[in-house]
Amino acid sequence: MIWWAAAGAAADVTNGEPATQFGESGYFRMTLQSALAPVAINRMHNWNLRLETPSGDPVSGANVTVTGGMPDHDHGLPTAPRATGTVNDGQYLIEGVKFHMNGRWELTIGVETATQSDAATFVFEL
Ligand SMILES: [Cu+2]
Repeated sequence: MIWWAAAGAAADVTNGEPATQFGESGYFRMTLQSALAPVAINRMHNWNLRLETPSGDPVSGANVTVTGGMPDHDHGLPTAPRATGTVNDGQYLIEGVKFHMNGRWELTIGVETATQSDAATFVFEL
């Protein structure tokens, strides 16, 4: 929680609010939102990703990967979420997300286009 606030992203993603972060390399702005609100333990659900350039233009057709886990418990996600292709301009659907316990989780969104690659990690407490 404190980490999350310190990063300047006050959005509560576990309650379905969209959280926005820049990729570590600064190429993309990513807005991540759970389609299930509030996020529940042991329930398979989807997330939505909006991918933009830093100036806000939608980025379509990127290869998006999703990894994550619980850094404090040293384990990954119990499922292997998959991002579909672009469902709309700059919009991607991430399917097959599940969290199987309470605690601090990370979701890392990797983005690759023909010329750029970037990643952002979203941290939240369930
Ligand atoms: Cu755990």
